Amino acid sequence: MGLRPVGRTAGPAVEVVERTAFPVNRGALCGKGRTAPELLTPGARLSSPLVRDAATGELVPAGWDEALDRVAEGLRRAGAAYGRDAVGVFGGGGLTNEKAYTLGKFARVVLGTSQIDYNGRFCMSSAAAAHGRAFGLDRGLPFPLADVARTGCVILVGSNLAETMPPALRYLTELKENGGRLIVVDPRRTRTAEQADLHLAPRPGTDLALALGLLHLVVAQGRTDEEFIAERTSGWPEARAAVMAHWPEMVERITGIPVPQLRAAVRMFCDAPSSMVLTARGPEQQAKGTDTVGAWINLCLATGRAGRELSGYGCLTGQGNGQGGREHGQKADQLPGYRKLDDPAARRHVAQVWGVEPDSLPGPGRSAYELLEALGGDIRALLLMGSNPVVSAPRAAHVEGRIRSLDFLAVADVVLSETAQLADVVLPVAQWAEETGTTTNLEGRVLLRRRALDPPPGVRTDLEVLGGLAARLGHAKGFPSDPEEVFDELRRASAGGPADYSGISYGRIAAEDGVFWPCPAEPVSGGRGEPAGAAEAPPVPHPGTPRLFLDRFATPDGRARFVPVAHRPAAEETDAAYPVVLTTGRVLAQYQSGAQTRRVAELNAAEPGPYVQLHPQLADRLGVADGEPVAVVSRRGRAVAPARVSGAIRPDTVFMPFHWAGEGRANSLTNPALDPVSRMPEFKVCAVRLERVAPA
Ligand SMILES: Nc1nc2c(c(=O)[nH]1)N[C@H]1C(S)=C(S)[C@@H](COP(=O)(O)OP(=O)(O)OC[C@H]3O[C@@H](n4cnc5c(=O)[nH]c(N)nc54)[C@H](O)[C@@H]3O)O[C@H]1N2
Ligand SMILES: Nc1nc2c(c(=O)[nH]1)N[C@H]1C(S)=C(S)[C@@H](COP(=O)(O)OP(=O)(O)OC[C@H]3O[C@@H](n4cnc5c(=O)[nH]c(N)nc54)[C@H](O)[C@@H]3O)O[C@H]1N2
Ligand SMILES: [Mo]
Repeated sequence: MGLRPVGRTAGPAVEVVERTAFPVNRGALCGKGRTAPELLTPGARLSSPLVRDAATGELVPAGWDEALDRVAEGLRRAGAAYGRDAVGVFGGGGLTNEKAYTLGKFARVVLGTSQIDYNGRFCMSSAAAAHGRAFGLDRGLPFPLADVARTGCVILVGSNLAETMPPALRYLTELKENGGRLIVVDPRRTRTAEQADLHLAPRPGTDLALALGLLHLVVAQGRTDEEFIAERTSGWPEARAAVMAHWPEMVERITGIPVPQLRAAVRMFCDAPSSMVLTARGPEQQAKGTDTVGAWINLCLATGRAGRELSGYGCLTGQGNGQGGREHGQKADQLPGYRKLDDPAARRHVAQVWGVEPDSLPGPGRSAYELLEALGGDIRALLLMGSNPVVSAPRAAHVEGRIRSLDFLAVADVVLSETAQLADVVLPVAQWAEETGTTTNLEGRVLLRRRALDPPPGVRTDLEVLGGLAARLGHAKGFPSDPEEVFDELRRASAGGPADYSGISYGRIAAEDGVFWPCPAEPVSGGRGEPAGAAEAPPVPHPGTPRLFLDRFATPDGRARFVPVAHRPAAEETDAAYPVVLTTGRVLAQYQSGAQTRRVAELNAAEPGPYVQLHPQLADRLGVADGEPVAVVSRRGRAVAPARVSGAIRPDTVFMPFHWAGEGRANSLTNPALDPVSRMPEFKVCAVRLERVAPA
């Protein structure tokens, strides 16, 4: 049946199989998926609630009633003493749609707080903002991932998908087999860059200048698509004027990419019959990430490479539910269905589904980093579900201090993460194989994962946790723990919104290998996509929307919007005291803050600890040999890790993966400068100096 067993554990009776007929990955899993059952075993995970003992200050096991009573009391007390906004909520893009939706509703209806945000702010928020600005809608890819294999040219900007989305590498291989060209933009020659026909290695933080330089050449060479610009876009004259200031020689000086390589990139992109730009965290996690993505979108629009078959811009979304997690209301400014919290019509619609007065809903709150920074200040209590900011937030030592200064912290997690260790109450929750729920992948395809085994005793689901807390805080109704019941409410709440799920049901998802939003409940005529009644064919259920924008963009006038943008430097440039650029990212065998993967023996063996990747020239200058410890110092802190000397990185740049806590924590160094639109921190650029550390 196309099911290939690839991983199992001695513990619970669960086996991970590769389902080869599944259209997105054709069954292929990466090592973290294959080894995921290890975390279902008792040793690696929490199996009982923990509460902090007043006498000893230690976390000790407790019953569920006591733990939930304490959380309810901690949240209630902060709200009563300091006002509702003194209670914060922090969510995660790994949560299912049902959980993310319920968390947002819990914050607004039960706690009445505006102070909710989530780790997706650190992930795709810049691309999301740029998508909204240009296209009027934010969905990671406006086309199925498989289209990548059939386009003519792909510019992959700041994505190391060979390590971060290994199953997708196959589409790049097929692209090349089909005669397509691949351009990779990354300061490092990664496993992904090794696949490229052309690898451009910019200085970190200069992607905006690069995109503008390419567009300058497009204009200078008369390779714009004037018909497309006239018919399907607005704002070109202003964007064009901004581009003309970015001469190739100037762009070479800023980015370090030689002009002939810029010309070669333009040739490949424009000669191909169709082409795509795909971005990931490299260009997005910058204090100008929104404008940077906007510049890449401008390149697509000016060349007519958007809103057409096999052409367009897409963002390679990160987390398990990176797309769905950003649609249903755990974001500070958002209501379910990708609605805006400050839109009166949206408030009326959602309030009616929730059975509350529109005026009772709080307004927009603060973004993730700003929220973390306010902990212990005007936010006195926090409920955290699905993130480990002690490791993953920028300027982490400062954030850790803010967390420690809270009056009350509750953490729901699978494991005792570094952040959970600081909590007053830890609630152990069920994980993927133990609960049913939907996620939405980077293509906007809503997928269903069904419970395969019962959670162990002592563990509850996140929905049960929120239901239990809501009941204790006076909301006995409205917080069901049955995921399908939650999904049916989410459908109604999303109806008519940009991310409309109202026509999607568990039954349909299962029958159709996922359904692409928008998928309204209203039937359509039997013809392709026309509203009911437009043609004679009898109405059929809306088929979902695998490809967006082919006829019109989601803006009021149907035209994509150019946004005029100009180069600007990183928030923190190098200088005499901090002469080297630090960038950060991921390795294949570890996941995010490492809370889960650092507990899996096979993954730890493959990638046991942090390191500093640096060029041989830089290593020579410091007198550091491969494997020796090196200190990296920024204005925010210091980290020490072994040097990994490698010619695959620019000599002016060092790279650290961010998966570890302690001495080698990359985020002790990073700069929390925020993008003015998306509020994304600048994880990908800061200034550091390196110091030799005498080996112990
Ligand atoms: N193995 C593994 N896979 C993962 C994850 C994980 O933790 N581990 N996390 C998941 C999540 S949540 C996400 S968001 C994705 C992220 O997936 P990616 O975006 O692919 O991951 P990163 O390693 O953060 O960054 C990608 C590349 O950006 C480059 N880069 C650094 N600075 C710059 C710059 O200024 N410009 C450009 N153009 N490139 C730059 C880095 O060298 C790096 O190779 O991965 C997902 N998949
Ligand atoms: N320097 C640097 N820092 C970065 C980045 C970078 O590139 N460089 N990338 C950023 C990005 S893109 C991201 S996405 C963040 C990610 O960083 P985090 O937000 O810390 O994400 P995770 O490590 O996935 O943390 C998830 C936590 O939730 C738990 N968990 C998993 N599933 C569930 C669930 O269903 N319910 C509950 N209650 N808990 C669950 C896990 O065990 C883990 O402890 O890091 C950001 N930080
Ligand atoms: Mo992410």
